[in-house]
Amino acid sequence: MSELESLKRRALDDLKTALDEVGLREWNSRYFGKAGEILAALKIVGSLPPEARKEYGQQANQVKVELTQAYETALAEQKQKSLENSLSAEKLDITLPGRPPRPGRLHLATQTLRDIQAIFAEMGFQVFRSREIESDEFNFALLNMPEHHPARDMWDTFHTTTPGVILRTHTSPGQIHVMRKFHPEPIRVILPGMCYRYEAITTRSEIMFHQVEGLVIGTSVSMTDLKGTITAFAQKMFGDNRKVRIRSSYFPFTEPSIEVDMDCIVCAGKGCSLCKKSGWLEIMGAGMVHPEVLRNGGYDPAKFTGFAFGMGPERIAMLRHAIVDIREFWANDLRFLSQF
Ligand code: FA5
Repeated sequence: MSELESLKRRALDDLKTALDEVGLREWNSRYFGKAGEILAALKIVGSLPPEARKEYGQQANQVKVELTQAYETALAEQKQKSLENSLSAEKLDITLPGRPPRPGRLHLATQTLRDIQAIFAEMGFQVFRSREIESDEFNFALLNMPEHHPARDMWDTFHTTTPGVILRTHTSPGQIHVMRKFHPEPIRVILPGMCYRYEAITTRSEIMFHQVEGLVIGTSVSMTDLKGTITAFAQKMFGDNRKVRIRSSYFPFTEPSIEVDMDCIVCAGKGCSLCKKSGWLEIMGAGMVHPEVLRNGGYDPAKFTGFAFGMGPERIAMLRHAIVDIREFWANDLRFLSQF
């Protein structure tokens, strides 16, 4: 038997012992790699006498072709076998029911904001968005609180490292933005958004909370319109059976000023920690827009009057759902949030 023939037989026998794809690839590099036996056998051609070269060369090529075919057939069979194995071992049951994604929901504060917006939309109010990062000028000075005005102490403020730039303590600076945009047209807008105060967190006060500001400006807007609007809102929001209390108050940007309280749902008016034992919880401040503020917004106070209010949606949600602690709103506890 020629050397080529015995090389072929040995290689074919070896191929049969390769049990898997790794074994087959090892076989391939042993025979067909750079230092493989086939290459070595082909190289010999150059060292043979010229008359023997042709026949040897043909035989060597023939062996190469046969072994290549044998290898490719074995590899394809092996691949088919491992595919069948994995299909039977890792069975996929496509009849199993799918896993439903858990649907999210709107946060209670967002739901409340939307309810408030819907009630005011029915009364003809438009929504106006205003910035959360404000200037000292808009948050205080243009609202009739010049520097060192004692009323500034009513709002504990978060300051930024840029002098004169603060986080708004209330939505009232939006009044000036809206007036400067629309003057001298009449205005009927609400301004919802987040406010920030550097104050102690209690069961009814957070350092971040929403407010919804309201602003109406026209040539014959009166305190009666303010009371009527607030009462209509409270009845739609809470139903006819709940009590609303309006009492006089002070804000530098309204004159006269009022505060609006709702009866405390948690203790049914008897007195508890949420209502500070008073039976009432304050939900908004309001009043007739101060002439100075009208002027700062571009309106002539001799011709125009207006009313404004600023309410706390979290407090409103607490009074609707008997929530005793405002901290629940931003604690991100799904046991609380998924109840609404
Ligand atoms: C103001 O912020 C005035 N800008 C409201 C206003 C607007 C008066 C327009 C007149 C005209 P006050 O600080 O009282 O007022 O806040 C208004 C409402 O925001 C409160 O009634 C309460 O419902 C809510 N609120 C205030 N502070 C907090 C707090 N720390 N956490 C949660 N809600 C709050």
